[in-house]
Amino acid sequence: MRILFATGNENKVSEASSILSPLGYHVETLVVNGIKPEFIEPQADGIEAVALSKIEQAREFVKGTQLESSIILVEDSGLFIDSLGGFPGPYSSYVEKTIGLPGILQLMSGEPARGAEFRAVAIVSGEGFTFTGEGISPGEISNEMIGQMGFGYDPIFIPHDGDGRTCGELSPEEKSSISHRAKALKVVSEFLNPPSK
Ligand code: ITT
Repeated sequence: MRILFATGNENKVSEASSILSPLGYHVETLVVNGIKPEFIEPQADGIEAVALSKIEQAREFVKGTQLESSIILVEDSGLFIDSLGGFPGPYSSYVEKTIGLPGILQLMSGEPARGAEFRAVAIVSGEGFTFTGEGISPGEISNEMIGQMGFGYDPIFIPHDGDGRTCGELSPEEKSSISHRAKALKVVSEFLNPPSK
């Protein structure tokens, strides 16, 4: 089954492909006439609202093209830091581009409570259906950036399901076995193709 992932982030497509390929799905980046959708991300309270806005924009993007009836996937993620009241949360993308990871570490400087979680909301939509799946990966914010793997906030996030390394130190396979994205995508894949009981 072919799934078109509407995203500007190729790292997400690689991760989704490694998670969904073994389950029998073929994941590709959504491209229409050589162009990927560029989302206007609403400054919303939650990543659910952002994901819903992305799926509406993606469906509008394929309207009237030969991809109109395809299965489309969008996903919105965020890093929620306990001691910062859930910041950056839905603003994670903007915050990464502005103050970046050094800015987050600066905000956390001297803070002993380092709990945080990554959350993902994935939405698949096809002819006559729209389905949402969520995934959470609990963890801690490290004291420094460690690791070159992954992307985004990976070098400062230590998942509780791991062995103390940051996501930036995990291989793609290790990250995909525990990530918020993997959990959300597993839920939507089960909706698309329910496992036989
Ligand atoms: P699209 O909206 O085009 O899909 P994006 O990179 O803007 O791509 P998000 O808004 O979902 O994606 O991501 C919010 C921020 O969280 C952004 O700065 C990402 O780099 C970061 N992020 C998302 N998933 C991550 C992950 O698995 N590891 C580290 N950082 C992640």
